[in-house]
Parts: sequence; structure tokens; C-alpha cells
Amino acid sequence: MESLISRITKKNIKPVAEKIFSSQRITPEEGLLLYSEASLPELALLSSIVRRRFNGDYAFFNNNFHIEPTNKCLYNCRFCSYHKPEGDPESWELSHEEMLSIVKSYDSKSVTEVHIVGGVHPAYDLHYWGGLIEKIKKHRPSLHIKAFSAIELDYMIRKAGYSVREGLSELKSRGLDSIPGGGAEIFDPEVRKIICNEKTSPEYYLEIHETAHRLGISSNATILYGHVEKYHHRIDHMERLRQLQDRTHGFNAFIPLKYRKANNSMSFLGEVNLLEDLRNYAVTRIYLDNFPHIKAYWPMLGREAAAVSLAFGTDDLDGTIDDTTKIYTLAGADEKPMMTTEGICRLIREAGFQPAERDSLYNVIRLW
Ligand code: V47
Ligand code: SF4
Repeated sequence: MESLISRITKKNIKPVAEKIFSSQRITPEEGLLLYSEASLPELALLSSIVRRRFNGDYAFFNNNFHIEPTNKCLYNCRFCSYHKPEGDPESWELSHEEMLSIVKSYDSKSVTEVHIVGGVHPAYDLHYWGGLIEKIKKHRPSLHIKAFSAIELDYMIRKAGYSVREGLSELKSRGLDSIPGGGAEIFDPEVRKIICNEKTSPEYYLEIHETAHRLGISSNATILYGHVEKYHHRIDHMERLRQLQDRTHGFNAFIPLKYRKANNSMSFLGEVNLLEDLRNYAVTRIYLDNFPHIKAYWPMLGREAAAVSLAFGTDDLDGTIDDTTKIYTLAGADEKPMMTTEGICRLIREAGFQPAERDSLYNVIRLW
């Protein structure tokens, strides 16, 4: 411990570092101090200690694919490059049969998860989406279905006239296994008003996740960072999630999503750089001391940057994805979202970590 503390050169960071070394929770003020004053080498050291406690030197990934059912969306989030209103010539939607045939195209492949997320289609309720889940589950019972952000769930459940609890129980009975983290953005009401005024409230996002956890449906949480928010908004966001996780322990992973600027109405803000991404990953790893995993979503960040982030607290690169998502390509990510198992393992090894193929609940399937 003495030799580690000697590597923390800034005097005001030393007391926070001592807390982290001895597994104590840091306060919002201390989180803010790390964001604004800790050096990157200090953050690398501190976040790696926390990472190691949770996950050793494993870097997780899974074999997965996405289905994006529609880009039609009721809402108009200013950062979104994906959505189109109903009736727009560039809008599209897939039928149940088309989505089922995507699932069938993976019949001979060793994927373990389908991730289904898209726009909030105005016409469809819980029964329509429950029907889709049921067909997929019937076709391939072992495929884990991680589907629908809290924003889509909010709309489909209300449209059917169900309570959150009734709606989620219904979806679970039809085969929903877990919920992805999308839609959290930034919980602070002032920032939310600027970037996604019409979207489901933070309270409702948290209620949906809490109810899901109590029904045995685990989930992820996200943050959209690098636009108009300040560090204290990121801390407030994580504090709300940390408190919920203390109550339920239902979150698997926290996924920081960097704002990408192409083709949306916030482009003038530009993007934060890799150094800021690494600072953010490190602080999230330290702050969320009850989240087992921090995911570096490589289609959003780029594969090498995601690999470097493994030394700044992250432990999961999501999956192989097989070029099945457009959300980040449309927002300016310049890589095709597709990696083979061999490719992702090579990347992880080059970064100095042990590739661990996982299932959706982070059970290790195979160490590569
Ligand atoms: O909520 C949209 C984000 C999210 C942009 O749970 C953008 O495993 C950056 O939540 N720049 C949806 N981000 C995707 C999502 C997700 C992704 C991967 C894995 C998981 C998981 C969840 O994408 C939205 C929003 O925060 N987003 N537009 C943009 N221009
Ligand atoms: Fe719709 Fe989601 Fe885009 Fe917002 S981020 S406009 S809810 S697709």
C-alpha cells in the first residue's frame, strides 16, 4: 500500500486513493475531484485496482447479433442520427417474419444472445412486441433475448394499459431475458431538457429497471457523455444508479456511451477526445463500486480505443455483433461493427488481458 500511495503524486488525491485502496466507497465530492484533478496515470492505477478486484485480468466478450426492428420513432432526441418520423421516405420497419428470418440465419452459428433495440414505433404495443419475443424464443429457446430500452418499454406498456409490473411480467412470460441500458442519457432534468426533452423521465427509467430487477430480469445502464453536460451531472447520474443497485443488485454492466456527432442536430458541439474517454471510464469504474462490469462498447468508441480502455477500468467489450447495428455508423463511427471471435481475442491479448467468452449473465463459456 505504501508503495502504491507513493505513485499518487497529487496531495489532494491521496486521501481518496487511500479509500479506494482499502475498498471504501467514495463520495460524490470525491468523484468530482477525480474527474477534475486526478492525472491519467493516477486514474489508470486506481481504476485498475478496482477492476482487478471484480474481474482479475479477464476481458469479457460474447457472440451476439442485433436486430433493429424500426427507425420510426415518436421522439426526436437531438443527439440521435438514427430515427425518422412515420411517413418519412427514409423510414423503415421489419415485420415479425423478417426479424424471425434474421434469427434463423444464425441457426448454424454459435451466437448466444440477440440484442433487440430500435425507435419507439407509435403503432405497436406490448402485445405486438411480446409476440415477436415469443416467436424467437419458440424458434431457439437457448438464445438469450436482451430487448427494448426502458424508453421503448415505457411506451409499449402504457399503450397496452398495463402497469410497469404487469407489462414486464408479461414480457418475461413470453421470453424476455434481460433489458439493455439505452435511454438513460443524462438524468439531470436541465440537461435532459436540452438534449431529449420528450423522453421518458429519469424516475420512470429507474422505476422500470428496479421493477425488472425485482421480477428477476437483469439489466444494464448507460450514460451518454461528452456533449453539454458537466462532470457534476455525470456524478449525479451515477449516484442515482449506485443507490438503485444497492437496493436490487440487478444491474450487470454500466456502459458509458460517447456522444458521436455525425448527422444530428448537436454536431456543432464536436466530440470529446480519447483522453477524456479514458478519464471517464476510470472514474465510472471507481464510482460504481457495486456494478460488476464496465463495458467499453467498441462500435461506438473504435476497437483499439476500447482495448486501451481495459487499462482504465473496463472489463467487457460487448460482442462480435456481425455488422447488425446501424446506430453508431449513422452517428459517425468509422468501423464496420463486425469482429470474429479470433479478432476480438487477438485485440484483448494485444492489450495484455485474458479473453473470456461469456454468456449474457457473465458466466464464462470459454477462456481463449
Ligand atoms: O440510448 C444514440 C445512444 C443508446 C447517439 O445494454 C448515441 O448492452 C452516441 O443503449 N452518439 C442506445 N450515442 C444503445 C444502447 C446500448 C448499446 C450497446 C450495448 C447496450 C447494452 C446498450 O445509444 C441511446 C443513446 O444513449 N445514442 N445516438 C449518438 N449520436
Ligand atoms: Fe427515438 Fe431512441 Fe433516437 Fe431518441 S435516441 S429519437 S428515443 S430512436
